[in-house]
Amino acid sequence: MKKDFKKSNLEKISTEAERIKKDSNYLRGTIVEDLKNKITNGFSGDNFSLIRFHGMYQQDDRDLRSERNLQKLEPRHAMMLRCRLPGGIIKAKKWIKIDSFASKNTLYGTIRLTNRQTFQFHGILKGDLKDAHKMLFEIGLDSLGTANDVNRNVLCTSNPMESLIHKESYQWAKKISELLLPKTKAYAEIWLDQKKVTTPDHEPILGKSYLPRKFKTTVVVPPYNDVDLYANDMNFIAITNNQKIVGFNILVGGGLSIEHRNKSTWPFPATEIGYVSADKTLVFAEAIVTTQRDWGNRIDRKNAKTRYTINNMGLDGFKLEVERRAKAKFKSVRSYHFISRGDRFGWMKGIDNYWNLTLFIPNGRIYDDEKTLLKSGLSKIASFHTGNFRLTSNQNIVISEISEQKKDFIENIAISHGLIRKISKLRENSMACVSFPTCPLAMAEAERVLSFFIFQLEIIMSKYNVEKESIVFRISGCSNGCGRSLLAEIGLIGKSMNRYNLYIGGNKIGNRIPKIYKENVTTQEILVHLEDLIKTWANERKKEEDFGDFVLRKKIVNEVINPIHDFWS
Ligand code: SRM
Ligand code: SF4
Repeated sequence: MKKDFKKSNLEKISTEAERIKKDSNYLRGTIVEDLKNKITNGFSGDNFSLIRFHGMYQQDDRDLRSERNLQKLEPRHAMMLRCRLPGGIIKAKKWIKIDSFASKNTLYGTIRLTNRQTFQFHGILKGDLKDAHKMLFEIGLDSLGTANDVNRNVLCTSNPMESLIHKESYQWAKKISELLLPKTKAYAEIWLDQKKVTTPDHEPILGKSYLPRKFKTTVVVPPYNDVDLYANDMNFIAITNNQKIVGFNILVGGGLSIEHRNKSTWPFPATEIGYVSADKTLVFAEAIVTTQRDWGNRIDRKNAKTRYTINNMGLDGFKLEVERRAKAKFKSVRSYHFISRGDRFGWMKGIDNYWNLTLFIPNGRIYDDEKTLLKSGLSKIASFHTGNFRLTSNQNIVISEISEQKKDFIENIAISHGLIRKISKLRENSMACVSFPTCPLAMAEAERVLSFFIFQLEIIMSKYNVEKESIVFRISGCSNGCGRSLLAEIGLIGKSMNRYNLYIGGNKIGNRIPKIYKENVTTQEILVHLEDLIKTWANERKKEEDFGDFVLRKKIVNEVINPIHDFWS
């Protein structure tokens, strides 16, 4: 453990973000007063940040920004709301209310599936926020802790009905989510008008100042890494015996965000710390989170995530501290392996003899227009279906627990609404973050250009006879990397309008960080570079060699082995 980090960081000088949390009276701030202010559609002062802990972000439509500015109008403020949905599972019947809220109470009328197994509404006006929370409450949901410095939506391998182990892993995801959830009563008071309780608030795990930064958790059943675990702070890989989870390998310190040209930031794939038996799962989860709570950097938010804490304490130091808090020791990591991380599209029969249908949702955006009826299609399925919807970490959806009798009926609805169609492997494995027009941090387009890129790459791949192959292709609109571009075989990260950094060399299972190949290139330049690379790959690859592996073998870029040193060199 390095000397200067021997003392906990908790008492050290705080940033503005730290002050806001500490002074917030357990996340209340003056949100109630702001809700009464009808002059603006926005939130003021600390509340702008505090509403995030309740699962909302204040945004404005960036396509309209300059026009409104010219007219001397305030930006068109509206909120994005992100639901909490551990493991991504929701009863289909509940979807009907979600669908109807999006149509009637949001500016865009869409629902956006995120790459953390939940959904977002974009464009809720301040006056409609309480209705949104009340609607969620009626169907047993909430948006608490889906944003800001807490443990976020807990991910879980997407097909829990495929085996008993998947089912059990989902129960663990829910338990971990509940354990780490903020315990403040502020959410219920403010959004659900529940009476103030006189007992004082207490945050036994998160503390009064909550965590130094966002924290992300997964529960994974090998051999499918469909949750992209290596991007997360804390990961539980299920180890099984006789169709039962006996324990978990724990991996810590994953994260992908960087700041362009800031070498003190780097992406890092989560690292093995040890194995724990199932009965110790929650004890270790709590110990890891409180270690990060007390040792994480509360001065510089760019270096505040778990990977930086681990780098500062050393993995062994971090491990000792976790063991001290858990009053138990990690055991040696058990053997496991991953074979893929994409979703398995189409029909699959579950252990219960019911069927699951995985549907591809481009960018996770659920909408209707003249050509597409994805929203109506899902709503129609929801009205007939008695099972669940399962949202995947690849922004797709599984209609699960369909009886043999209803199989054809549901398939016909899906086909007639464009929810089932033939697409390339490249498209199936692609992803983009939201970016414009709602994301305030966007530097370049992502969601709105993904289809264009895929279309062009499909032409190129077919020209060189590799159109049946898959390449993990991802775009993020800025260096925060929400589209997980820094775990892609080809990843784009936005620099400015129509300009991106181009990274290559990630792998299929998602534990290798790609390396920069070209900096600050335009869309047209990217396509020229990618055509060259794909042509060389098609002509010179070994049998079944993946694109990401090929560019490393040919030394087109150097492998990023230790990202702290290799990512920027
Ligand atoms: Fe993200 C911030 C969207 C997954 C790293 N992310 C944002 C915000 C909220 C912008 C903001 O702070 O104002 C974006 C809202 C855009 C909008 O209009 O909806 C946003 N992030 C998303 C989503 C919706 C992308 C998607 O297309 O699916 C994902 C929501 C997940 C969820 O349901 O919780 C999303 N964000 C990610 C991921 C991927 C993941 O978690 O697997 C990452 C990279 C992994 C990681 O954490 O390292 C990610 N988002 C960030 C960061 C950088 C954090 C950091 O460590 O520095 C920010 C900015 C921040 O927090 O300061 C950010
Ligand atoms: Fe916004 Fe950047 Fe995240 Fe894309 S990567 S959603 S542009 S913060």
